[in-house]
Amino acid sequence: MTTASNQIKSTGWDKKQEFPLTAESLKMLLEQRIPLIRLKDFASAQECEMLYAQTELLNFNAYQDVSPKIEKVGITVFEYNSISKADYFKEVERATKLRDSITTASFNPLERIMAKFRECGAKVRIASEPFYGSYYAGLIRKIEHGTQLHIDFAPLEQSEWEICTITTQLSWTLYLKLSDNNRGKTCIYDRRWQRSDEQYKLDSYGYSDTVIADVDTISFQPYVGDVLLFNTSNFHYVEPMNGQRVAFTSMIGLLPNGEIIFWS
Ligand SMILES: O=C(O)CCC(=O)C(=O)O
Ligand SMILES: [Fe+2]
Repeated sequence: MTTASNQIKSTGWDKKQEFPLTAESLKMLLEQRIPLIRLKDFASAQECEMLYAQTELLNFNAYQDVSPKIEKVGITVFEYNSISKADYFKEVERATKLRDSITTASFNPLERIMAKFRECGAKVRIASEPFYGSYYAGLIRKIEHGTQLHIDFAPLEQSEWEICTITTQLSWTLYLKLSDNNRGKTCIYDRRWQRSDEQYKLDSYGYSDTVIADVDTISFQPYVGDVLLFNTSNFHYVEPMNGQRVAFTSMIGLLPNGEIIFWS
């Protein structure tokens, strides 16, 4: 059953199923007409293990003000909202060097996903800020205790950064290490964020379940080596894992001129 009000806010998925990455499915995902794209076997088990092994001795940092705890290696614009743009760009070089040392010793998923987008005819690059230069892209992230119901949409979180000029946002996530228990699913709702939903915001990023009452949902079971691509202005959450759930990820945005940018 779909209520009249949620019908209006629904994103209007044509089919509630997973799609492979093609020029057509990418366009449909950007338009919120399909729920998600799975790139099966994007990386081999050995590549994922090698990349994961590089991170075992690293210090993961927890996001401040985010509960349940999410830990990561790398920096995010989200965290610098309350600090400053200059401070984010001061950290980009150090974070990029660390990421490159990890990917050089294993493999480079960021280059691989960008190449796959190019094969679909997309014009892609790392986001870049006048006077500051390139953004950082490519977090290694542990979401092991689940997330709250949320959306990710830079124009809502930032102002006066290149990434705030995007018209729609996706994320891509490559799963590197998963406990063998079929938990840790990513659940995505056929419900796009709208401004009036801000009244249902619970804290720094979570929203009340009210926004997804009676809304259609799809759940994605992650497997090592697969990539999940979905539109992050659809409400979504990650189930608790009760074990390991380590991934390589970044944000993706569509600019009004049709270019696609990557950042974290
Ligand atoms: O780890 C995942 O499966 C997705 C996490 C998430 O919330 C996102 O990529 O926006
Ligand atoms: Fe998210």
